[in-house]
Amino acid sequence: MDKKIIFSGAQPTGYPQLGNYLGAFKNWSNLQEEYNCLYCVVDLHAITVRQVPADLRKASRNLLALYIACGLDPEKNIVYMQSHYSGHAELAWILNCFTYMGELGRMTQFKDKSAKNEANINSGLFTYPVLMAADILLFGTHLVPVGEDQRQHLELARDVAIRFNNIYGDVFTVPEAYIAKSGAKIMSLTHPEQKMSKSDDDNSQINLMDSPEVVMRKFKRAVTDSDTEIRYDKEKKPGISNLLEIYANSCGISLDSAIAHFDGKNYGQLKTEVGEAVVENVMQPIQTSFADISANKDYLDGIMKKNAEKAAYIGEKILKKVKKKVGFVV
Ligand code: AQP
Repeated sequence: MDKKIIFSGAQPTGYPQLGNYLGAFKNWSNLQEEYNCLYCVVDLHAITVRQVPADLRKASRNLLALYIACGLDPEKNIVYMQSHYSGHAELAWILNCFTYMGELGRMTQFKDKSAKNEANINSGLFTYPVLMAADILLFGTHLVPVGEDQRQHLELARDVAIRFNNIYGDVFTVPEAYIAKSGAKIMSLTHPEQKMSKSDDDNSQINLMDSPEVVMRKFKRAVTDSDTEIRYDKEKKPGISNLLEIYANSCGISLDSAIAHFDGKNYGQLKTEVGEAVVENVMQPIQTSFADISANKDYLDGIMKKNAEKAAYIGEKILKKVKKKVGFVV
């Protein structure tokens, strides 16, 4: 293990949306040569919101296939299901005892998700960041590539690691967030002041499985403003700024080049070109590859099993050390 370690994951709460791809998956595949990477389908996290069991199972397999379709080589990266290695849940319990109620109550995701799921504000939703801290700390992770929305959770993971280390000595590596400069917060198409989310209204998001027609329709209906000038200004023109960011990231060009490209053009042209760039550069390659991978059940099962064993091999070393430190008989 001479290279630095990266850990990240996504929830199998339906098909991922464009923000998951541009903010996370796309960066993950760019990091696979330089780091030892673990990418997990975080199904334990997903049940903090009530799921239909058959749908969760299907979404979990699809997400793993999508990781590979988005460019993660399963021979170079450890891609697996979180529930296939019990070390995540074990360490989460221990870390729960080192995390304060006040810290968890401040988490904005908890506040947002509680507001959306008033009938089911369960304690898993509250302790979600502790499980995330366990996911990360279990592997001696150095870097965590995530979207901007996860920055606060990452800070908490760092605080818990430092707290534990202060009591027991150097057990955990204190992780750093890896947040891309552009694309880290793709906004909703219908409410551009909010982030795009896969559990929000269908028209607000580009689902990675949407057909080209649906993608073009959603971009055409994207909320902009009553002005006519294409300019990047997140405060005053959130809708237009979001479209420019999506264009730049989908084409792999800088934001400045995207802004220059649309100089003198109108909103209609912007929406059409953004839609075309997303379809051609993002959706089509991913969907073609996903269809091949997901059709091969044995291949996916083999990857899941082999990689969960690899994750457990790495995780057990740290977990055993933690258990010893807190005083368990090991
Ligand atoms: N809008 C976004 N822009 C950039 N990055 C984003 N991410 C999520 N939304 C955006 C990043 O995607 C990774 C996986 O996220 P997740 O599925 O674990 O959970 P999430 O952040 O809660 O994503 P959603 O789509 O909003 O899911 P639901 O609706 O189920 O809660 C993370 O790195 C995240 O930062």
